[in-house]
Amino acid sequence: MPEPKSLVLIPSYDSGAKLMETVQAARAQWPDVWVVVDGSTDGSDAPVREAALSDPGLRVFTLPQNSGKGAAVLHGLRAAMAAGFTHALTMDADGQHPASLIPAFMAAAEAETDAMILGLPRFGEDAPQLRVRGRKISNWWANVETLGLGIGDSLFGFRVYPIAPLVRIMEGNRWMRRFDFDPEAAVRLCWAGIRPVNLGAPVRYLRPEEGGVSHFRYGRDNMLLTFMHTRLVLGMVMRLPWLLKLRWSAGREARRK
Ligand SMILES: Nc1nc2c(ncn2[C@@H]2O[C@H](COP(=O)(O)OP(=O)(O)OP(=O)(O)O)[C@@H](O)[C@H]2O)c(=O)[nH]1
Ligand SMILES: [Mg+2]
Repeated sequence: MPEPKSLVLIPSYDSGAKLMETVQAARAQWPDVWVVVDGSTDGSDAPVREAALSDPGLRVFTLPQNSGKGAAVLHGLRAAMAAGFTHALTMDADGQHPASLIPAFMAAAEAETDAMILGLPRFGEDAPQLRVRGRKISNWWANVETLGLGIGDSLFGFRVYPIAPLVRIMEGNRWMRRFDFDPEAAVRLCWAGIRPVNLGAPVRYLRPEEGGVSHFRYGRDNMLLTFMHTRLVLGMVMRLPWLLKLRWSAGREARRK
């Protein structure tokens, strides 16, 4: 792999005032921060565009129509790869993720360039129990689909991905464009032999009066996740011999350490 070169990538769909705060917090921690505005109509991108005019470390991309989180991330990843970046730390635009941990996550990615660094969420009192319990189901399935290769949390979007393998995977299938992006990316990267490294990170759930926005729709997005896990289980069965081999060598590696 070439010398690691990393950026922060923020997909944003109608994130309100939190977008600018998130961008400022990320820029304070990292020299390259790119935002992909995913067909937003709430005007939240205007101050970011303004700031980008005088800040060469900040770039803003715009998708004319809302295309989904995964599609927004893919747009940014392609541009980042063309600009010579090797790793992307994705973070949500809505103030839920800890910008202060960007350097630690980037350092972990540089220490192991062919791994992915997955945030392991530490929930506070503010986290809705329905969401906390719900994700255990997705995590359980992700572990089945990877034969327990070590995905700590399947859904948390604060992660460092190696760009080239992720783009290859996304261009090879038509899914992973919406809310199904984060879990499917982790599972398919595991299948491709990318080792997951789990690092703890606090997650906040902001109330609407604090500027919190969520586009998660319980029925719609859980349907999407159910369909996603169905195809991932089928994918796992089709790759079983290869995955058993991968699991065996991961176990041997862990015993050696
Ligand atoms: N849901 C959604 N998010 C998008 C879309 N495009 C970009 N995003 C961004 O993807 C990130 C995650 O979206 P959220 O709706 O906050 O999803 P989440 O954080 O998993 O759900 P909550 O925990 O309820 O906030 C945010 O930065 C969004 O702005 C889209 O079409 N739909
Ligand atoms: Mg969110």
